Amino acid sequence: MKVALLGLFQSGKSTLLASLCSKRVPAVSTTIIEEIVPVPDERIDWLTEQYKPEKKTYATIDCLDLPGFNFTDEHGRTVARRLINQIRTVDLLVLVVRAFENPEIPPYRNTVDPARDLTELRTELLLSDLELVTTRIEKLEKQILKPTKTQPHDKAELALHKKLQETIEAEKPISAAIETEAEREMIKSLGFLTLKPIVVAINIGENQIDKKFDFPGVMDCTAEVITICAKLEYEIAQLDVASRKEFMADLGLTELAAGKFVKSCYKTLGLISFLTTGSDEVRAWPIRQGTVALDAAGKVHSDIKRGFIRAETFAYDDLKKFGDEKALKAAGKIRLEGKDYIVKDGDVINFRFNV
Ligand SMILES: Nc1nc2c(ncn2[C@@H]2O[C@H](COP(=O)(O)OP(=O)(O)OP(=O)(O)O)[C@@H](O)[C@H]2O)c(=O)[nH]1
Ligand SMILES: [Mg+2]
Repeated sequence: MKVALLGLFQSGKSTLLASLCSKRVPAVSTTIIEEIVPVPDERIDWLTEQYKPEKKTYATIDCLDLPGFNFTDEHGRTVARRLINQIRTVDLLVLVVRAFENPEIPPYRNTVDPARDLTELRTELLLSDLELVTTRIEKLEKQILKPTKTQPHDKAELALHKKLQETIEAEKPISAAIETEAEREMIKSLGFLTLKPIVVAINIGENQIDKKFDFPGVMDCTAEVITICAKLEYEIAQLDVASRKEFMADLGLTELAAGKFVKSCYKTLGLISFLTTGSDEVRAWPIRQGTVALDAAGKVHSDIKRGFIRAETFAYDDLKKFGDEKALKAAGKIRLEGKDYIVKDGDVINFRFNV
């Protein structure tokens, strides 16, 4: 599962990513950088205290950090367009928008204006999808003239693309036009950007923590808007655990915004975690919502899937309530699930298998 962080230049994308994976912020980069970001999970922390494993492993998501866009000149637009075409296979877009004031960092078009920046980004995504639709229409219009086996399918696809073209010309995202699973399937491989889920991250200054941002009419209501102070989050992420706790307590924080942000991306991607425990490792495994036990077993190891017998399962919340596995067993809270069982978020699973 891949997430792309994109935005105008110097909006704080790299600082945000650095705070998510406790890395140093790279100097300005001209290429896309990929980092693996752990998904904070208090369940893993609690299970680690209980089972004292040799290691603990959080679920992760892959994040791409794009060089900042600059639409103020032709060269900038060309570079941005090339970059945008490289992220057509990602699963989620995060638009990072600057709201912080910082006299040392000259703002885009000389003013800090998150609503304008968001409008420019959105327009660019729409334009790049329009280009893709138009090319596809030209190709299909030629193709349907040939009496091939695919002709009926090509005609249906052409009609769909004409509908998409109208939608984008009315400045609406492609997601607004897709009505059925069959339509979605038909255009899946093209990687339309405005079909992807979008999270808007407003990068606020240290003095704007309580400020609310609202963008009526700019983004469709399905996009989640979160505010985060990337610089502050980055500084906190650099501290050792003890100072971090103290610092957060002083600010009255129980959780970092960066952690909440990653969790919300994870959820938007349709991911949940099942958990495994043992003396060697306590681990969270990312799976899509709706995954059955047999496929979950395959995530851990292909042998476990091949020799699957049963999934010995209990809920993390029950374990916390009852204290330990012995008490859970006595209370009849440990279940033996078959291969078609739909795994739930927070299931602690021990796969029984035989190869
Ligand atoms: N005051 C303040 N400065 C910030 C904040 N976030 C980022 N900055 C500063 O803005 C500058 C740009 O931050 P980056 O994270 O490099 O921005 P970027 O979007 O990755 O930049 P490009 O990749 O060049 O487009 C850095 O000097 C940051 O320290 C913030 O919340 N407050
Ligand atoms: Mg950067």
